[in-house]
Amino acid sequence: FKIEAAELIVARLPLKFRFETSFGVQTDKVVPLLVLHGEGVQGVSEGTMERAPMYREETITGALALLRDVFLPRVIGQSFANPEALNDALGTFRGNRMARAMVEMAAWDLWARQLGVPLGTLLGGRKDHVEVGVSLGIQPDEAATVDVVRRHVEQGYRRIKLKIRPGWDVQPVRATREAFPDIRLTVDANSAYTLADAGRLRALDAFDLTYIEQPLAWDDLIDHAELQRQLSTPLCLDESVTSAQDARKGLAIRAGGVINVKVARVGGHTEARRVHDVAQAFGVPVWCGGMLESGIGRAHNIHLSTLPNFTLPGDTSSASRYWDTDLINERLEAQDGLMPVPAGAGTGVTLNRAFLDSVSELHEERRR
Ligand code: OSB
Ligand code: MG
Repeated sequence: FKIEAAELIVARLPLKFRFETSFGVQTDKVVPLLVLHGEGVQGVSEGTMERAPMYREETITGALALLRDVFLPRVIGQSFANPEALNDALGTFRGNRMARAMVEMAAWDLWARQLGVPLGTLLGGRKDHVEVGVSLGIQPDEAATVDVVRRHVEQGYRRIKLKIRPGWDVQPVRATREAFPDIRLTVDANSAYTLADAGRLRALDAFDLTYIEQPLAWDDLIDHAELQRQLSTPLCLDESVTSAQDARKGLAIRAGGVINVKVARVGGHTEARRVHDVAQAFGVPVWCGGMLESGIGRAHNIHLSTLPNFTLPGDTSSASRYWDTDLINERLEAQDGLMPVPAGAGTGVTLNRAFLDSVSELHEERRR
């Protein structure tokens, strides 16, 4: 397939809820988009880097500069046999996986549309629905936590994930577990702890959590392995797995028993599928994480989640939780904790250009 031109867009959407994690508070979402054009078709992707390097090291400003200066000039005007070939071409560059993922994911969408096949099918998935849970931000107190959990349990979400941080961990978990003895419950610390907190984290073993997500440093595997030896609850690796090689190393030293696969964090669908395959070889389940994506990134996540080793519910909850108007024309809504895979070629979703224009702060075209 040939890539003839590209559009870089940055839009901003206000969030319907205040999303507090161990690394900060978010009240709106800045959405970088890449549209690739070729042979009369377009493929669209969403970047998951943020303004500031809070989750990982990449930023929107840095990604835009790299796309303009390095990655887009490397692919515009070029033909590739398939998205894996494009991934190989960009694979000579180091790091910056979220920026590379924007090109790689748009290429998968473009290719799938040219072939007239759903993206999930092309990746090797077969499901037409995927199981989803929700990720709930830090609340002011236990009562507010139980309230927000109840609302989402009633909506049918298949797993509740609570954000925690040192000083706010056992309290929300105990209150939630007492109110809901049987739900699938997890926590996510976003790297807020160190090995010195092992005692505090060991207290979480009493609450039958499915996993504890990324308690230790964002770039660490070694300390996670030491912590895992001291806990009965499986650790789930998020931030510190950026590739299939990271996954292999982490699982080989038993740094965790679950992996949160975020397609952009690992550089795109090709690498996400490799992470999925490595985990499967180790007998380790994976699930698809989220970064508060608009409908574009959300649709990519849903398609990836159709692969067979995505056996735990993902974070890809209903778009209407996040905003009233999405950037796409379709509605991505879960029913009873099941998210339908958008039908049609590629991601199956289309940009709502009129609305997008009204919320964009940058829109530029790139050609050869
Ligand atoms: O750690 O999974 C995370 C959002 C932003 C950055 C990191 C994370 C998250 C979420 C949100 O947990 C999941 C979602 O609803 O998209
Ligand atoms: Mg996480």
